[in-house]
Amino acid sequence: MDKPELLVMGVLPDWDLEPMAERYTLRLLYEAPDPEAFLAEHASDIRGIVTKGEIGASAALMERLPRLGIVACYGVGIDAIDRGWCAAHGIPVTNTPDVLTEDVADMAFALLLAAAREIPRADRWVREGTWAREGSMPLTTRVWGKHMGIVGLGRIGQAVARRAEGFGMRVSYSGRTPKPHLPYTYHPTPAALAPQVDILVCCAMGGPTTQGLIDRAAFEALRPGSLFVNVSRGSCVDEAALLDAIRTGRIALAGLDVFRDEPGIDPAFATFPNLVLAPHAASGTVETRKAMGQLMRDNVDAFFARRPLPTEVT
Ligand code: 8YV
Repeated sequence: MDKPELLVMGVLPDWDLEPMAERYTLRLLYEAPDPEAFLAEHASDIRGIVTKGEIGASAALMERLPRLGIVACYGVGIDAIDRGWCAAHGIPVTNTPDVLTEDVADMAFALLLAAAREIPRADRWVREGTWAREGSMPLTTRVWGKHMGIVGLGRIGQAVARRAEGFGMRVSYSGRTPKPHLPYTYHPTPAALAPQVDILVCCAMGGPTTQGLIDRAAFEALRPGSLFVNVSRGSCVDEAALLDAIRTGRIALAGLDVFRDEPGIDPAFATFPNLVLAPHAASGTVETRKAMGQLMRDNVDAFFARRPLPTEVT
């Protein structure tokens, strides 16, 4: 029997591609020199899309796939997948929740500590011999014991909050609804949360409902010298307002893993020494990526075996 054909939108590790290739014919769109010609050749046979948080699947693409049965995302954020189109056409969408939560929360703290304690500079200070020539490096900024504000207290936001508790921090948050079972203080909007806290961390999910959620009003409400971290989506932030807050010193230090136009970034970000930048790498550990790949493959296998999907987005 012919193997079902899957359209693979972005690069995946061999430890996922190899087992998938045993059961499916993989059509690697990202390797096609002429994606248009590639789609024209294969579209009519594609039964599933395997995609990533940052790539997604558009209605225009899916319209071209008459035999499409499933969209499986290697990532938790499905904001780049046209779910309305999928729902209207009865196409299930799966993602990889939970398995990446703790790594993304680790990255929020890694960026926070790297920015506040100026780890990139410290590393250069030693490597470049500045230590021996000039002595100790300038003093940095304390992290523990501060007041952290979390925008979006979902799974990842709560994992960040648990870490904050370990750092002796007070935690407040904003989100669509209060979570009274959690011991943190609720504010209805980022603009209401911002002036209360020392550190603002964006953990909101992406998509139309959170577009520009941390807006100019929120950035202007921060106290001068605040810290900012984003491990969710660049789209959740008004980037022009973020850059202005950095220029004016309202944000003294920041750690950013995501950007509006990634992998391209506004070149202004790279001009500020008080920022630590990462290439959308928060879930990028071997352990978590293996777990994400396994879960994504479990979903695809379940679909073709007509079993319940382990993590269908509902
Ligand atoms: C990416 C993510 O999917 O889970 C998400 O929503 O954005 C990430 O984990 C990851 O970079 C894999 O491409």
